[in-house]
Amino acid sequence: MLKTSKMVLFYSTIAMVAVFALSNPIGVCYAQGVGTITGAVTVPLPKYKKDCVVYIENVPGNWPPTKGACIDQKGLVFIPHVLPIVVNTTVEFLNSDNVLHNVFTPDKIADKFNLGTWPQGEIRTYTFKQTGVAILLCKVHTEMEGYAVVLQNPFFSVTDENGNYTIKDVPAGSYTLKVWNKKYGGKPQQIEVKNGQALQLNFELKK
Ligand SMILES: [Cu+2]
Repeated sequence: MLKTSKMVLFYSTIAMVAVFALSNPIGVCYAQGVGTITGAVTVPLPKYKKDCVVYIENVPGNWPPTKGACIDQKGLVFIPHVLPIVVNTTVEFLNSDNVLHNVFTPDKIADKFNLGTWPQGEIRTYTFKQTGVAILLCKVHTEMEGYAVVLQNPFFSVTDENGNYTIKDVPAGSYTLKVWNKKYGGKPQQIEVKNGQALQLNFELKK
């Protein structure tokens, strides 16, 4: 009996060392280590599984703006429909259609900006200076709608059509994990990220 438990201890130690080694390749240095968060959202209407933003509310540190943030207006839709970014990111708004487009928002977190109206191939920019959500609209096409989700840090993920998400390389620590959806809400979850660990957290979204 004793022998068996010693064997279990021996092999589980080897497994732990292997996991640690795999998550910390040689030459990559993490002060406290990193973990991964994965999961899925469920929603009352399946079409809203996509484009939920799962994010950590606050991760200590100053995080640089998101690089290459761009929203295309193509085929009379905003692409992507939902764009999560780190605060102070400048977003390029490109018009790829052969009609005039406009981008404006009624939301205060983005100064209720109105970038005017511009033709195909041209870009206008806006720098998001506050965290929160800004709806993006076009005065020319009232059916057009997109969202900028402005966050404190880059540890976020947008769900795919099946509601799945993955947030990688999260620094070890205790956090609040939140979800945003344009129609539904979900309860925040308290989490603890440990080095080399993969957490699985699901959200059930409701009205
Ligand atoms: Cu338009």
